Amino acid sequence: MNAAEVKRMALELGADLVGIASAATLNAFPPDPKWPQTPDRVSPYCKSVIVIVHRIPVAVFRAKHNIPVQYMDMLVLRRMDKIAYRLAGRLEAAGHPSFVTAAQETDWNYKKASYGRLSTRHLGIEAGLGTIGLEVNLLTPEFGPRVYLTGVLTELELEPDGPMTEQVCIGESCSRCLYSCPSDAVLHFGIDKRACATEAQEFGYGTITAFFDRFIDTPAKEKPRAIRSRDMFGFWQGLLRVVGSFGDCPRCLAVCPVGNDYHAYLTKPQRDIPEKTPEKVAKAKRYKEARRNGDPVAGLNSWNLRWVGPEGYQGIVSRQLQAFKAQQREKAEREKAGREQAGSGAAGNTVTENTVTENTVTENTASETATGEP
Ligand code: B12
Ligand code: SF4
Ligand code: SF4
Repeated sequence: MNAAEVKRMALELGADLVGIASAATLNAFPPDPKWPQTPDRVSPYCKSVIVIVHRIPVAVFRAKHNIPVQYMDMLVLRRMDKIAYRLAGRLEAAGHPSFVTAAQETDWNYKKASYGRLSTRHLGIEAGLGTIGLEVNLLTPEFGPRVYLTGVLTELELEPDGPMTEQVCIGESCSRCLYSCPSDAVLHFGIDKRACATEAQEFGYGTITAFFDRFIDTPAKEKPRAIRSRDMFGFWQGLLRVVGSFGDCPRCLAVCPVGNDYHAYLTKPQRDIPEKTPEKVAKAKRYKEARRNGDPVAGLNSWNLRWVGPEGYQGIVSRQLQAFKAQQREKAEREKAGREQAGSGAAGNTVTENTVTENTVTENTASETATGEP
């Protein structure tokens, strides 16, 4: 069984993107060497990690509020786990011991619960699927950050994909993620996790412990009212559906102009960023100047640059946008020719369906197309 066969299998099972990282490379380049999130800490026999990406359907980022994206996130994670589980099963059946990592689990012993046993973003980068953005999400050229990802740890030695060297993120001159962030948590290729968690995990662990800290000190006669609070309802709903426990805030995912799904469907609904403030604009300007001047920036230091893209931004998003527009023109012309041949006499510039296929977002010919962003 070789790398191409394994990838084909993953795509057949429903992965949107797949790549392979070598365990030796992941062991040699832990994201934070003080707290190594490496395969050898999980299994000494792991030779390769097969990285499975599942996109978040773009329609939810066109909705009026965040609830659809929160619910879809959960379904996507479940489906992605199943794809990875089935792939691991097929590898096992072929004689190669393999298992799946938990995509959302964190280990309390690694920097107090904020760390997974493996950083799946870094797995994705080492598997050649994208690079890290200003807000430290993994940006794939296909779907930007609107993806979840997981890894299958296998004892099969597979040919790895090398990491991309070109920076996929447009960087400081874009800063749309920074502008959109409701808790102002986006740093310079870094994130203020505590601030982000207030939005991304409204009923997460921090909220639960804070609630019970308060509850202990609440006078006995007020306890019944305290227990019937919005917080308690949030915890109940979180246990039932996981909604609110994590994956709550979609803003940095929604506004990122990387990916054909953005060009096709998000340019118009996400053009304006209501959370943008003069303070955030000034912050982005400071980041831009710091980068231009080569000031020391933790997220861009010699260790971290590997995952940001050592060659810097070379215009991948503009190239992609041009290719996307050319595809749209061709499609419109093909359709026009088809109509003329059929003698339908229909007007030339009609709007056709946007097409999201099982494995990729394809072009649309709707009037709502990319208009020059970024
Ligand atoms: C805990 C967690 C969170 C926490 C902390 C986030 C974080 N950045 O770690 C909180 C609650 C804040 C969070 C929020 C979100 N998360 Co989250 N989260 C995780 C989880 C479970 C573990 C994170 C982890 O281990 N990170 C790895 C470490 C290495 O990250 P880091 O500390 O930021 O990395 C830096 C350090 O190494 C740093 N560094 C720090 N100190 C030092 C010291 C030295 C010496 C050096 C060299 C480097 C260094 O440099 C690195 C690069 O910036 C992962 C799943 C997983 N197992 O990976 C999902 C995951 C990262 N989350 C995800 C998502 C989607 C989100 C949210 C959008 C919420 C949502 N809607 O789901 C937001 C996005 C916030 C953001 N912009 O980052 C996705 C990301 C998908 C993508 N496209 O990238 C993941 C991968 C889940 C998945 N299975 O797909 N998340
Ligand atoms: S998930 Fe929300 S709060 Fe967290 S960094 Fe992204 S925009 Fe900010
Ligand atoms: S919104 Fe812009 S700056 Fe932020 S990650 Fe996407 S491309 Fe990079």
